[in-house]
Amino acid sequence: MSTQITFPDGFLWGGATAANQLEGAYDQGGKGLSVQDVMPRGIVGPRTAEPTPDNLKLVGIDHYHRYAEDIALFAEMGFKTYRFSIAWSRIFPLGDEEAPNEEGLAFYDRLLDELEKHGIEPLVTISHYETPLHLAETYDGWTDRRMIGFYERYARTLFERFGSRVTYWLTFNEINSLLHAPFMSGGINTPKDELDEQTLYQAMHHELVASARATRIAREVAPNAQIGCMVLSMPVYPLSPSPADALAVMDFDHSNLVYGDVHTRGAYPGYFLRTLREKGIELEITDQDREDLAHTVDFVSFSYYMSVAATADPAKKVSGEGNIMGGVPNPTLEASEWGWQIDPVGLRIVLNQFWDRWQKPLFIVENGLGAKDQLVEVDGVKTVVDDYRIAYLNDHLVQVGEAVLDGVDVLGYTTWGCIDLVSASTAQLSKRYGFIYVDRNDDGSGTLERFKKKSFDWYTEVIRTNGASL
Ligand code: BGP
Repeated sequence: MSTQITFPDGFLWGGATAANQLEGAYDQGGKGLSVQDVMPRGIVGPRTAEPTPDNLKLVGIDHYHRYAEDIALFAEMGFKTYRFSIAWSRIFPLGDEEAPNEEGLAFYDRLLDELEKHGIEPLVTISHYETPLHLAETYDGWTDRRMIGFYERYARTLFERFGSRVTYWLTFNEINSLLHAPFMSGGINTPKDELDEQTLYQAMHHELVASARATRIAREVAPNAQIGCMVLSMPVYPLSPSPADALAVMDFDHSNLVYGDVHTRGAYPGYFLRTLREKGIELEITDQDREDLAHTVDFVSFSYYMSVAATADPAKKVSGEGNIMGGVPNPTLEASEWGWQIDPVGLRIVLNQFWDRWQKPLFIVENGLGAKDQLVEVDGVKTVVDDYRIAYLNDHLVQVGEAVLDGVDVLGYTTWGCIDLVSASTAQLSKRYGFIYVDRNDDGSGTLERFKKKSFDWYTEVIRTNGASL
């Protein structure tokens, strides 16, 4: 018999979004262009020279104008926290100018006012795949060391302006995706197939230093701030019980764990230095960099959607659909319509792994099921009967509860895309995650009206009972 699951008092239930995927208003309020404004196909297609009308992110779900209505719906579900990102190019339209754009700052003041009104704790991502386009085109993004200074100025501006109202901050969304999606994640303009590893790893180093620099500045400017890193988590199983496959698992794990290791320990681990040596890469690491990296985070946050398997057998190395990180599909698991393999137990495993390794509080800041929803009428009310989403989230939350029983310190859980928004990988709206349906379609049609899905009531009950209803 399993022990009754109980979530800690004050557990931060909520939802998560990113500016570029829902705000729209891409050229309003003095905002400059970001890399997303020229990515109409997400990571599955090429960038364009300039924004094109088929880019759904330009309008998003018009949250820029409807944030008060949306936050009121989150409050109705009882959200304790709301994770959102600040669009870097609203604050520094080009990215390298001296002074911030007041209109951009004022927008987030208003958004924070709404959250405060409803007693919702903000959780702010400083950089969520939204590098100002000018930085990508002029500096080749994070390949250039000067990016550290631009990011530092941006982060300092946010801490100074919002530090008294925001406790929880995340430095970079999914910082471990840079090597896999250089333009989206790192603002690196050079096409991926023309980039050498030396350049990519140097860009990774610059981001890690910038992240630590943000922590350092927060200690000085916003002493109550809790700073977290954010990684894409992907638990990995050996495809077979052979030691060679177990070693493939270790290598795969290392390629992701290095980011958390640096953020929590303040220096590069030995296995990573070996990888660099064997690849013939010599990173430029200054004494100042080393000093900065020593500023470690308060907590570790992560996204979790799927697990993978690893194999040493080249004949079995087929890559999983929709998975930018590599690994091979696990024959024991089912997958979503986009090939993301569904594995609730993997969430418990990753929570234990991260806790055992880092001994820092953990925050699950993304989890959810992308699905094609059908708007229907039930008792005269338009809704979506998303039992599949409820089942997915319920199963995952039960595993979070199990991890809590295992002794893992979990701060909170924010579902991804708590209101329908534009998908990062496909750049479409038909891959929906929300508790709230938004009437907007892949061809750009729709009224933008909001409708509560069945999962809206389910999540409300989960929060109301602090997880006892699971
Ligand atoms: C994460 C990103 C998010 C989000 C999510 C779901 O990797 O941090 O921005 O979009 O994945 O992915 P998708 O939208 O491609 O389904």
